[in-house]
Amino acid sequence: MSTQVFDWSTTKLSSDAVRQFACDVRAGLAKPQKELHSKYLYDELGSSLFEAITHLPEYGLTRADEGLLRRHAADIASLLPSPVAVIELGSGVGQKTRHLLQAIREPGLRYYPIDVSADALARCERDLSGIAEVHPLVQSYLDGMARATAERLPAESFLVMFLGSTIGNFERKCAVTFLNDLHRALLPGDMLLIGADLVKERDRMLVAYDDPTGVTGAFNLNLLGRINRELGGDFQLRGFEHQALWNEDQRRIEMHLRSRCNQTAFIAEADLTVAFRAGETIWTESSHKFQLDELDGMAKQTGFQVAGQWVDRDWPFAENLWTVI
Ligand code: AVJ
Repeated sequence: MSTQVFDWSTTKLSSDAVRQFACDVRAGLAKPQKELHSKYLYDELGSSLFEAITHLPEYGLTRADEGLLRRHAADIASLLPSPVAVIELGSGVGQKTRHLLQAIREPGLRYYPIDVSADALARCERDLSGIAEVHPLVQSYLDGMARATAERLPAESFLVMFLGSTIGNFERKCAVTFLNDLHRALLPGDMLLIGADLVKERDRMLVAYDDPTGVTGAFNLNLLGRINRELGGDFQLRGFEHQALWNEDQRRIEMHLRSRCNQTAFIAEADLTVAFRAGETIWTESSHKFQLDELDGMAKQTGFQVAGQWVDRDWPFAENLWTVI
């Protein structure tokens, strides 16, 4: 038997990002209900697994979002101010946005995709540079927003896009705080296009997050794999199972990783040994689901006026166009 001895202090430069990750893991696993922030699901493998999720027959969310943007692109574009520049929060490769950018038809249209994945942004720039002038920003949403809005031209307005129901990953109170932050970064007449997944039949929601193919399970378990790879963890991935549940009070799907047995894990970079009881879970993601009137209420509460709303019938999902008052 061979033993691997890693000296983490020399084999790995502890970058700020790694230190922050280690710090968050340490804090999250110290809570009575252990938790890990869902943003850490998206390393390169995690982003590929999420991309695979969007092709699952059980996960209609992305198809509904893209279908609405495709079918109503001209309609949405006709309601936008002119001239306009477009900012997208969490663009990924920007595939869904292509339809709208094409419909805007402004020469020299500027598009600022913001994402944590540099790879996705490189693809985005390559794919969309024929349609718009692409200015990729590898930053957090609000830092990226500040960078983009600093380049506002005289008499120009901004459209901010926040698609895919990513707003659903925020606790409801945090979603309102975030919308207030966006509002503060914008000027009257600017607009926000925000996609939100709606409450639907419980079984449809559950199977969308617990597909029989096991892709969502792999996506969830990869978070432990990422801790092993980036933080020198020794999690036994087979010792945990994917769990999706509907929290009726909070109207959200929760993803957890459930320990199959009593076990401990060691995470070198976090200098942490953590014990799990059989059946204990790590909460890894919440996907809140919305009601149509609730979305309109959120707009009013945060300083926006509703300019349009488009709903997919097959997969209840709403595209919402709001104007900054
Ligand atoms: C990309 C955050 C919208 O919450 O539905 C998919 C992520 N998680 N399956 C969602 C996800 C499990 C997705 N969002």
